[in-house]
Amino acid sequence: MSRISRIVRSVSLCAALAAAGALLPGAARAACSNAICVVSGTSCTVSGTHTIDHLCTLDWSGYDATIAKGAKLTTATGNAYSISAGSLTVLGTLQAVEGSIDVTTTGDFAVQVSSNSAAAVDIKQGGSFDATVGGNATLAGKVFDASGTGGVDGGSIAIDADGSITVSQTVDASGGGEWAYGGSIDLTGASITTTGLLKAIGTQDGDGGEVNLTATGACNVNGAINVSSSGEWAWGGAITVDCGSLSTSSAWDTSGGTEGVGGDIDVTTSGAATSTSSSSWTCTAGGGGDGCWVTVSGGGDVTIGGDINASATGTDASGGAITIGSSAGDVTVGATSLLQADVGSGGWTNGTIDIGPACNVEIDGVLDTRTSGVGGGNNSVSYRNSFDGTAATLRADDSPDGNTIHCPCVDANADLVCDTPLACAVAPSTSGGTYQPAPTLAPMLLTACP
Ligand SMILES: [Ca+2]
Repeated sequence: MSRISRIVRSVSLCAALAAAGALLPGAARAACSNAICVVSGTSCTVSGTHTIDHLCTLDWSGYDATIAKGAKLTTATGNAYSISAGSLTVLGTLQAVEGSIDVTTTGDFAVQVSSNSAAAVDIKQGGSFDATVGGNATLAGKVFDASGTGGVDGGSIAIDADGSITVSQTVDASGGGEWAYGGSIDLTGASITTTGLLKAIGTQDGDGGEVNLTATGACNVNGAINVSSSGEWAWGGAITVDCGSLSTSSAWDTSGGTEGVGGDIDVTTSGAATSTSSSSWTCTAGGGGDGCWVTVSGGGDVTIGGDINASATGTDASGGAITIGSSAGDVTVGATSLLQADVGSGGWTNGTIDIGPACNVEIDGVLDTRTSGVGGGNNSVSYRNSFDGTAATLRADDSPDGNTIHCPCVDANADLVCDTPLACAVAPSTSGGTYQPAPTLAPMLLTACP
Protein backbone atom coordinates (compact mmCIF):
# COMPACT_ATOMS: atom_id res chain seq x y z
CA MET A 1 0.00 0.00 0.00
CA SER A 2 1.36 3.44 -0.89
CA ARG A 3 1.69 6.13 1.76
CA ILE A 4 -1.15 8.15 0.19
CA SER A 5 -3.52 5.21 0.06
CA ARG A 6 -2.72 4.37 3.68
CA ILE A 7 -3.68 7.91 4.72
CA VAL A 8 -6.89 7.78 2.67
CA ARG A 9 -7.75 4.43 4.17
CA SER A 10 -7.04 5.73 7.68
CA VAL A 11 -9.25 8.80 7.20
CA SER A 12 -12.06 6.61 5.82
CA LEU A 13 -11.81 4.32 8.87
CA CYS A 14 -12.06 7.29 11.25
CA ALA A 15 -15.13 8.58 9.41
CA ALA A 16 -16.71 5.13 9.60
CA LEU A 17 -16.02 4.89 13.34
CA ALA A 18 -17.37 8.40 13.94
CA ALA A 19 -20.54 7.47 12.07
CA ALA A 20 -20.88 4.29 14.10
CA GLY A 21 -20.41 6.30 17.31
CA ALA A 22 -23.10 8.74 16.28
CA LEU A 23 -25.48 5.88 15.63
CA LEU A 24 -24.63 4.00 18.81
CA PRO A 25 -23.83 6.54 21.53
CA GLY A 26 -24.68 4.08 24.28
CA ALA A 27 -22.26 1.46 23.04
CA ALA A 28 -19.44 3.96 22.52
CA ARG A 29 -19.81 5.13 26.14
CA ALA A 30 -20.17 1.70 27.70
CA ALA A 31 -16.65 1.67 29.11
CA CYS A 32 -17.11 5.04 30.76
CA SER A 33 -20.48 4.79 32.41
CA ASN A 34 -21.33 6.10 35.86
CA ALA A 35 -24.03 3.41 35.94
CA ILE A 36 -21.48 0.65 36.68
CA CYS A 37 -21.87 1.83 40.28
CA VAL A 38 -25.34 0.56 41.16
CA VAL A 39 -27.16 3.04 43.37
CA SER A 40 -28.98 2.15 46.54
CA GLY A 41 -30.01 5.18 48.57
CA THR A 42 -26.94 7.39 49.03
CA SER A 43 -24.55 4.52 48.32
CA CYS A 44 -23.48 2.77 45.15
CA THR A 45 -21.59 -0.46 44.54
CA VAL A 46 -19.46 -1.67 41.64
CA SER A 47 -19.43 -5.41 41.00
CA GLY A 48 -17.66 -7.42 38.31
CA THR A 49 -14.80 -6.41 36.05
CA HIS A 50 -14.93 -3.22 33.96
CA THR A 51 -12.36 -1.99 31.46
CA ILE A 52 -12.47 1.79 31.66
CA ASP A 53 -11.82 4.10 28.70
CA HIS A 54 -8.70 6.23 28.60
CA LEU A 55 -9.31 9.62 30.28
CA CYS A 56 -12.73 8.57 31.55
CA THR A 57 -14.05 10.26 34.69
CA LEU A 58 -16.43 8.12 36.72
CA ASP A 59 -18.56 10.65 38.55
CA TRP A 60 -20.18 9.28 41.67
CA SER A 61 -20.27 12.61 43.44
CA GLY A 62 -22.54 12.60 46.47
CA TYR A 63 -22.51 8.80 46.76
CA ASP A 64 -20.60 6.56 49.12
CA ALA A 65 -19.08 4.30 46.49
CA THR A 66 -17.71 0.81 47.09
CA ILE A 67 -15.62 -1.30 44.74
CA ALA A 68 -16.98 -4.61 45.99
CA LYS A 69 -15.09 -7.78 46.78
CA GLY A 70 -14.28 -9.43 43.45
CA ALA A 71 -14.86 -6.20 41.50
CA LYS A 72 -12.14 -4.70 39.34
CA LEU A 73 -11.79 -1.45 37.47
CA THR A 74 -9.00 -1.77 34.96
CA THR A 75 -7.86 -0.01 31.80
CA ALA A 76 -5.54 -0.69 28.90
CA THR A 77 -1.81 -0.47 29.64
CA GLY A 78 -0.70 3.13 29.92
CA ASN A 79 -4.20 4.55 30.15
CA ALA A 80 -5.63 6.87 32.79
CA TYR A 81 -8.98 7.27 34.51
CA SER A 82 -10.47 9.31 37.35
CA ILE A 83 -13.06 8.71 40.05
CA SER A 84 -15.05 11.35 41.94
CA ALA A 85 -17.20 10.23 44.86
CA GLY A 86 -18.58 11.22 48.23
CA SER A 87 -16.48 8.49 49.77
CA LEU A 88 -14.66 5.61 48.12
CA THR A 89 -14.01 2.19 49.66
CA VAL A 90 -11.90 -0.26 47.68
CA LEU A 91 -12.48 -3.86 48.71
CA GLY A 92 -11.74 -5.12 45.20
CA THR A 93 -9.17 -3.76 42.73
CA LEU A 94 -8.34 -0.45 41.06
CA GLN A 95 -5.86 -1.09 38.27
CA ALA A 96 -4.01 1.01 35.70
CA VAL A 97 -0.74 -0.70 34.80
CA GLU A 98 1.79 1.87 33.51
CA GLY A 99 -1.05 4.37 33.68
CA SER A 100 -2.64 6.62 36.23
CA ILE A 101 -5.63 6.79 38.55
CA ASP A 102 -6.92 10.03 40.09
CA VAL A 103 -9.38 9.91 42.97
CA THR A 104 -11.26 12.86 44.45
CA THR A 105 -13.58 12.43 47.44
CA THR A 106 -15.41 14.83 49.71
CA GLY A 107 -15.46 12.12 52.40
CA ASP A 108 -13.18 9.23 53.27
CA PHE A 109 -11.03 7.06 51.03
CA ALA A 110 -10.17 3.54 52.14
CA VAL A 111 -8.50 0.46 50.74
CA GLN A 112 -9.41 -2.40 53.02
CA VAL A 113 -9.80 -6.16 53.11
CA SER A 114 -13.25 -7.71 53.46
CA SER A 115 -13.59 -11.49 53.59
CA ASN A 116 -10.10 -11.90 52.17
CA SER A 117 -10.84 -9.59 49.21
CA ALA A 118 -8.08 -8.30 46.90
CA ALA A 119 -8.08 -4.78 48.40
CA ALA A 120 -5.64 -3.63 45.73
CA VAL A 121 -4.47 -0.47 44.03
CA ASP A 122 -2.32 -1.76 41.16
CA ILE A 123 -0.47 0.85 39.16
CA LYS A 124 2.58 -1.29 38.59
CA GLN A 125 5.29 -0.51 36.04
CA GLY A 126 5.70 3.05 37.19
CA GLY A 127 2.11 4.18 37.20
CA SER A 128 0.76 7.01 39.29
CA PHE A 129 -1.98 7.28 41.88
CA ASP A 130 -3.16 10.67 43.06
CA ALA A 131 -5.91 11.13 45.65
CA THR A 132 -7.45 14.34 47.01
CA VAL A 133 -9.46 13.27 50.03
CA GLY A 134 -11.93 15.44 51.94
CA GLY A 135 -12.03 13.09 54.93
CA ASN A 136 -9.69 10.43 56.26
CA ALA A 137 -7.53 8.13 54.14
CA THR A 138 -7.01 4.53 55.27
CA LEU A 139 -4.58 2.25 53.47
CA ALA A 140 -5.27 -1.13 55.02
CA GLY A 141 -5.42 -3.37 51.97
CA LYS A 142 -3.15 -6.02 50.49
CA VAL A 143 -1.60 -4.25 47.48
CA PHE A 144 -0.64 -0.61 46.89
CA ASP A 145 1.93 -0.92 44.20
CA ALA A 146 3.54 1.43 41.66
CA SER A 147 6.76 -0.57 41.43
CA GLY A 148 8.57 -1.40 38.23
CA THR A 149 10.20 -4.56 36.91
CA GLY A 150 12.61 -5.20 34.03
CA GLY A 151 14.41 -1.88 34.35
CA VAL A 152 11.34 0.28 34.91
CA ASP A 153 11.48 3.09 37.50
CA GLY A 154 9.02 3.24 40.37
CA GLY A 155 5.96 5.42 39.90
CA SER A 156 4.35 8.02 42.12
CA ILE A 157 1.77 7.75 44.88
CA ALA A 158 0.35 10.96 46.35
CA ILE A 159 -2.43 11.24 48.91
CA ASP A 160 -3.57 14.62 50.19
CA ALA A 161 -6.25 14.29 52.89
CA ASP A 162 -8.02 16.96 54.93
CA GLY A 163 -8.31 14.36 57.71
CA SER A 164 -5.96 11.75 59.06
CA ILE A 165 -3.94 9.26 57.01
CA THR A 166 -3.44 5.75 58.36
CA VAL A 167 -1.19 3.26 56.57
CA SER A 168 -1.08 -0.32 57.81
CA GLN A 169 -0.10 -2.00 54.53
CA THR A 170 2.99 -1.90 52.32
CA VAL A 171 3.06 1.00 49.87
CA ASP A 172 5.58 0.38 47.09
CA ALA A 173 7.02 2.81 44.53
CA SER A 174 10.31 0.99 43.99
CA GLY A 175 12.13 0.53 40.73
CA GLY A 176 12.94 -2.96 39.55
CA GLY A 177 15.76 -4.38 37.46
CA GLU A 178 18.69 -2.59 35.87
CA TRP A 179 19.14 1.16 36.34
CA ALA A 180 15.71 1.46 37.86
CA TYR A 181 15.14 4.49 40.08
CA GLY A 182 12.81 4.59 43.03
CA GLY A 183 9.67 6.67 42.59
CA SER A 184 7.90 8.84 45.15
CA ILE A 185 5.40 8.51 47.97
CA ASP A 186 3.85 11.78 49.22
CA LEU A 187 1.42 11.75 52.11
CA THR A 188 -0.15 15.00 53.32
CA GLY A 189 -2.81 15.07 56.04
CA ALA A 190 -3.96 16.51 59.34
CA SER A 191 -2.09 13.64 60.96
CA ILE A 192 -0.26 10.56 59.70
CA THR A 193 0.07 7.16 61.35
CA THR A 194 2.06 4.37 59.71
CA THR A 195 2.65 0.78 60.70
CA GLY A 196 3.07 -0.38 57.10
CA LEU A 197 6.28 -0.22 55.05
CA LEU A 198 6.77 2.75 52.71
CA LYS A 199 9.34 1.97 50.05
CA ALA A 200 10.78 3.55 46.92
CA ILE A 201 14.00 1.62 46.41
CA GLY A 202 16.40 2.03 43.49
CA THR A 203 17.83 -1.17 42.04
CA GLN A 204 20.95 -2.25 40.10
CA ASP A 205 22.62 1.17 39.92
CA GLY A 206 19.37 3.14 40.12
CA ASP A 207 19.00 5.89 42.74
CA GLY A 208 16.54 5.63 45.61
CA GLY A 209 13.30 7.57 45.42
CA GLU A 210 11.62 9.76 47.98
CA VAL A 211 9.12 9.60 50.81
CA ASN A 212 7.60 12.87 52.02
CA LEU A 213 5.32 13.03 55.05
CA THR A 214 3.59 16.34 55.76
CA ALA A 215 1.04 16.96 58.53
CA THR A 216 -0.15 19.89 60.59
CA GLY A 217 -0.61 17.50 63.53
CA ALA A 218 1.13 14.40 64.79
CA CYS A 219 3.10 11.95 62.69
CA ASN A 220 3.46 8.53 64.29
CA VAL A 221 5.83 6.61 62.07
CA ASN A 222 6.12 3.04 63.26
CA GLY A 223 6.33 1.41 59.84
CA ALA A 224 9.73 1.23 58.15
CA ILE A 225 10.73 3.60 55.35
CA ASN A 226 13.17 2.42 52.69
CA VAL A 227 14.43 4.61 49.84
CA SER A 228 17.85 3.01 49.61
CA SER A 229 19.70 2.10 46.44
CA SER A 230 22.18 -0.51 45.40
CA GLY A 231 24.84 -0.99 42.76
CA GLU A 232 27.52 1.37 41.50
CA TRP A 233 27.26 5.13 41.79
CA ALA A 234 23.73 4.83 43.08
CA TRP A 235 22.55 7.57 45.44
CA GLY A 236 20.20 6.92 48.30
CA GLY A 237 16.83 8.60 48.14
CA ALA A 238 15.41 11.17 50.53
CA ILE A 239 13.06 11.06 53.50
CA THR A 240 11.43 14.37 54.43
CA VAL A 241 9.13 14.71 57.44
CA ASP A 242 7.43 18.03 58.16
CA CYS A 243 4.86 17.55 60.94
CA GLY A 244 3.38 19.16 64.02
CA SER A 245 5.16 16.48 66.00
CA LEU A 246 6.97 13.23 65.29
CA SER A 247 7.12 9.98 67.18
CA THR A 248 8.96 7.10 65.53
CA SER A 249 10.15 3.63 66.46
CA SER A 250 10.93 2.24 63.00
CA ALA A 251 13.88 1.72 60.66
CA TRP A 252 14.49 4.41 58.04
CA ASP A 253 16.99 3.68 55.28
CA THR A 254 18.35 6.12 52.68
CA SER A 255 21.60 4.29 52.00
CA GLY A 256 23.45 4.65 48.74
CA GLY A 257 25.34 2.02 46.75
CA THR A 258 29.03 1.53 46.03
CA GLU A 259 30.68 4.90 45.30
CA GLY A 260 27.26 6.42 45.85
CA VAL A 261 26.04 8.88 48.46
CA GLY A 262 23.59 8.28 51.28
CA GLY A 263 20.34 10.21 50.84
CA ASP A 264 19.19 12.92 53.21
CA ILE A 265 16.87 12.53 56.17
CA ASP A 266 15.24 15.84 56.98
CA VAL A 267 12.85 16.20 59.92
CA THR A 268 11.09 19.46 60.82
CA THR A 269 8.51 19.67 63.63
CA SER A 270 6.70 22.63 65.13
CA GLY A 271 6.39 20.65 68.37
CA ALA A 272 8.20 17.65 69.81
CA ALA A 273 10.19 15.03 67.93
CA THR A 274 10.91 11.68 69.54
CA SER A 275 12.68 8.57 68.32
CA THR A 276 12.53 5.52 70.57
CA SER A 277 15.35 3.07 71.25
CA SER A 278 14.03 0.75 68.52
CA SER A 279 14.27 3.50 65.90
CA SER A 280 17.23 3.42 63.50
CA TRP A 281 18.11 5.85 60.75
CA THR A 282 20.68 4.54 58.29
CA CYS A 283 22.10 6.52 55.42
CA THR A 284 25.48 5.05 54.80
CA ALA A 285 26.94 4.48 51.38
CA GLY A 286 28.62 1.42 49.92
CA GLY A 287 32.41 1.21 49.63
CA GLY A 288 33.93 4.51 48.53
CA GLY A 289 30.73 6.50 48.92
CA ASP A 290 29.77 9.34 51.24
CA GLY A 291 27.53 9.41 54.29
CA CYS A 292 24.44 11.53 54.19
CA TRP A 293 23.04 14.58 55.93
CA VAL A 294 20.57 14.03 58.73
CA THR A 295 18.83 17.12 60.06
CA VAL A 296 16.30 17.32 62.88
CA SER A 297 14.90 20.79 63.47
CA GLY A 298 12.37 20.78 66.32
CA GLY A 299 10.16 23.51 67.71
CA GLY A 300 9.60 21.62 70.95
CA ASP A 301 11.65 19.02 72.79
CA VAL A 302 13.71 16.69 70.63
CA THR A 303 14.48 13.30 72.14
CA ILE A 304 16.66 10.88 70.19
CA GLY A 305 16.58 7.35 71.57
CA GLY A 306 17.55 5.42 68.46
CA ASP A 307 20.70 5.10 66.38
CA ILE A 308 21.66 7.34 63.49
CA ASN A 309 24.29 6.04 61.09
CA ALA A 310 25.69 8.51 58.54
CA SER A 311 29.05 6.83 58.32
CA ALA A 312 30.89 5.62 55.23
CA THR A 313 33.57 3.12 54.32
CA GLY A 314 36.22 2.62 51.66
CA THR A 315 38.90 4.65 49.93
CA ASP A 316 37.91 8.26 49.23
CA ALA A 317 34.82 7.92 51.39
CA SER A 318 33.57 10.76 53.61
CA GLY A 319 31.46 10.61 56.75
CA GLY A 320 28.18 12.48 56.70
CA ALA A 321 26.70 15.24 58.83
CA ILE A 322 24.16 14.95 61.65
CA THR A 323 22.50 18.12 62.99
CA ILE A 324 19.91 18.00 65.78
CA GLY A 325 18.51 21.21 67.28
CA SER A 326 15.43 22.81 68.79
CA SER A 327 14.33 26.42 68.46
CA ALA A 328 12.36 26.51 71.74
CA GLY A 329 12.82 23.16 73.49
CA ASP A 330 15.44 20.77 74.80
CA VAL A 331 17.54 18.20 72.97
CA THR A 332 18.24 14.86 74.62
CA VAL A 333 20.37 12.11 73.10
CA GLY A 334 19.48 9.04 75.14
CA ALA A 335 21.75 6.35 76.55
CA THR A 336 20.46 3.94 73.90
CA SER A 337 21.67 6.16 71.03
CA LEU A 338 24.77 5.76 68.90
CA LEU A 339 25.22 8.62 66.44
CA GLN A 340 27.92 7.94 63.83
CA ALA A 341 29.30 10.12 61.07
CA ASP A 342 32.77 8.64 60.89
CA VAL A 343 34.48 6.90 58.03
CA GLY A 344 36.26 3.56 57.89
CA SER A 345 40.07 3.44 58.02
CA GLY A 346 41.53 4.43 54.67
CA GLY A 347 38.66 6.85 54.08
CA TRP A 348 39.08 10.48 53.02
CA THR A 349 37.56 12.35 55.94
CA ASN A 350 35.31 11.93 58.95
CA GLY A 351 32.05 13.81 59.20
CA THR A 352 30.43 16.12 61.75
CA ILE A 353 27.78 15.92 64.45
CA ASP A 354 26.17 19.11 65.80
CA ILE A 355 23.80 18.93 68.77
CA GLY A 356 21.90 22.16 69.45
CA PRO A 357 21.35 24.98 69.79
CA ALA A 358 18.64 24.05 72.27
CA CYS A 359 17.53 25.19 75.72
CA ASN A 360 18.80 22.29 77.80
CA VAL A 361 21.01 19.73 76.12
CA GLU A 362 21.60 16.32 77.62
CA ILE A 363 23.73 13.64 76.00
CA ASP A 364 23.77 10.20 77.58
CA GLY A 365 24.64 8.32 74.39
CA VAL A 366 27.58 8.23 71.97
CA LEU A 367 28.62 10.70 69.27
CA ASP A 368 31.27 9.19 67.00
CA THR A 369 33.16 11.09 64.32
CA ARG A 370 36.51 9.54 65.09
CA THR A 371 38.65 7.16 63.06
CA SER A 372 42.29 6.91 63.96
CA GLY A 373 44.56 8.15 61.19
CA VAL A 374 41.78 9.94 59.32
CA GLY A 375 41.11 13.63 59.99
CA GLY A 376 38.19 15.95 59.83
CA GLY A 377 35.79 14.55 62.40
CA ASN A 378 34.26 16.89 64.93
CA ASN A 379 31.36 17.06 67.34
CA SER A 380 29.83 20.24 68.68
CA VAL A 381 27.25 21.00 71.35
CA SER A 382 25.41 24.35 71.73
CA TYR A 383 23.13 25.09 74.68
CA ARG A 384 21.16 28.13 75.83
CA ASN A 385 20.43 27.08 79.43
CA SER A 386 22.38 24.00 80.43
CA PHE A 387 24.43 21.06 79.18
CA ASP A 388 24.48 17.72 80.95
CA GLY A 389 27.22 15.65 79.41
CA THR A 390 28.09 13.69 82.53
CA ALA A 391 27.13 10.37 80.92
CA ALA A 392 28.11 11.33 77.36
CA THR A 393 30.72 9.73 75.11
CA LEU A 394 32.05 12.06 72.42
CA ARG A 395 34.70 10.73 70.07
CA ALA A 396 36.21 13.08 67.49
CA ASP A 397 39.52 13.57 65.74
CA ASP A 398 42.57 14.76 67.63
CA SER A 399 42.41 18.43 66.72
CA PRO A 400 41.85 21.33 69.16
CA ASP A 401 38.27 21.72 67.96
CA GLY A 402 37.54 17.99 67.73
CA ASN A 403 34.94 18.30 70.48
CA THR A 404 33.60 21.85 70.90
CA ILE A 405 31.09 22.99 73.49
CA HIS A 406 29.38 26.31 72.76
CA CYS A 407 28.10 27.74 76.04
CA PRO A 408 26.01 30.94 76.24
CA CYS A 409 28.43 33.81 76.70
CA VAL A 410 28.18 36.51 79.36
CA ASP A 411 26.40 39.57 77.96
CA ALA A 412 25.87 41.73 81.06
CA ASN A 413 24.90 44.87 79.13
CA ALA A 414 22.54 42.88 76.88
CA ASP A 415 23.83 44.47 73.69
CA LEU A 416 23.81 41.08 71.99
CA VAL A 417 27.59 41.15 71.87
CA CYS A 418 29.53 38.76 74.06
CA ASP A 419 31.40 40.63 76.77
CA THR A 420 35.16 40.33 76.91
CA PRO A 421 36.97 38.43 78.07
CA LEU A 422 34.78 35.65 76.75
CA ALA A 423 33.21 33.55 79.48
CA CYS A 424 30.35 31.08 79.88
CA ALA A 425 27.22 32.44 81.56
CA VAL A 426 26.46 28.82 82.55
CA ALA A 427 29.26 26.27 82.65
CA PRO A 428 28.66 22.85 81.07
CA SER A 429 28.59 19.70 83.19
CA THR A 430 30.99 17.24 81.62
CA SER A 431 32.57 15.58 84.62
CA GLY A 432 32.18 11.82 84.40
CA GLY A 433 31.67 11.86 80.62
CA THR A 434 34.13 10.43 78.11
CA TYR A 435 35.59 13.02 75.73
CA GLN A 436 38.25 12.15 73.19
CA PRO A 437 39.84 14.65 72.75
CA ALA A 438 39.04 16.86 75.75
CA PRO A 439 36.36 19.39 74.82
CA THR A 440 37.14 23.00 73.93
CA LEU A 441 34.84 25.64 75.42
CA ALA A 442 33.72 28.27 72.94
CA PRO A 443 31.32 30.85 74.44
CA MET A 444 28.97 32.39 71.89
CA LEU A 445 25.84 34.50 71.82
CA LEU A 446 22.96 32.11 72.40
CA THR A 447 19.70 33.88 73.15
CA ALA A 448 17.65 32.83 76.15
CA CYS A 449 14.89 30.29 75.74
CA PRO A 450 11.38 31.59 75.18
CA1 LIG B 1 27.77 42.60 75.69
